[in-house]
Amino acid sequence: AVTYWTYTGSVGQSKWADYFPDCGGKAQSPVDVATVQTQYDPSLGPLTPLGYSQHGNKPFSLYNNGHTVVVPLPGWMGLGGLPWQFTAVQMHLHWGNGAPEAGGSEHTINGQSSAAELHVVHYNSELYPNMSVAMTQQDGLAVLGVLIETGEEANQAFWNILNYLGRIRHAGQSVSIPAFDVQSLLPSDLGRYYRYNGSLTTPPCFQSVLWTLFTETVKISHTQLMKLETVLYASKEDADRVVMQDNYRTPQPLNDRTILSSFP
Ligand code: SG4
Ligand code: ZN
Repeated sequence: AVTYWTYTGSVGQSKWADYFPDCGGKAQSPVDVATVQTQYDPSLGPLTPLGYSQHGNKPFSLYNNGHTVVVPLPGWMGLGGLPWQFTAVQMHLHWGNGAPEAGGSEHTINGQSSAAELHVVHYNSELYPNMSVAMTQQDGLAVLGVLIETGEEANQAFWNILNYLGRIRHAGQSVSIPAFDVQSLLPSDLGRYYRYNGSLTTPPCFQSVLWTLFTETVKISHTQLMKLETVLYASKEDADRVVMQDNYRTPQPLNDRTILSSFP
């Protein structure tokens, strides 16, 4: 059985479903949000990050898993404002290839990509004992998606991650970093978002994710984006160097799903 996968090439995204059947399912992510077809649901209130700002001075870690840079999150961080209590697990990013105007986000809005996308992954700790069990269940995960665009100014919060990429250039490497306020990476308006049921955007593509995509984007500088798009390798230290770029999946068919909006 093939467990290895990449974004392009012989085990690239068009082949994922051959080895990971769920990747060919009817409720896959990401999707394009056609805003005129979204439906307002007045019951969708603001989300509340719980404990995101309390890092307790315990260092975080940062690792290169060959597909992205991952920051594991402490179990006291969670998410309120959903039908169940969710516990934070990790966050990571998706990005493009350094070409000007090239997109790198997974979700698109009216066909438009953003430069990059931040994901904060949580599991339903009210119904399931841990992430591995939850990710196989239809109501197991909640992921926050934040679209990232470039602007003139550097985003100080993102330096907490970007400053250390040079220490984990190769797949498999990890580094301990100073803890920081995770909420500072999120947009300020957590009340305006799109909501739909979808999947993990990488193999095994389990259809277990309640997705929230905020309408407000966050901005980072061109220098910061360039760092993200050029410093990491998808390859191990002793292998030929493969720059980690274009680590996003393209939008999947919506099929019979409706994307809800929290605002009219
Ligand atoms: C990234 O590859 C993360 O590194 C994975 O997390 C994550 O898998 C995967 O994306 C899919 O997550 O929010 N994009 S996504 O749908 O969280 C899981 C790890 O490998 C299961 C830790
Ligand atoms: Zn992701």
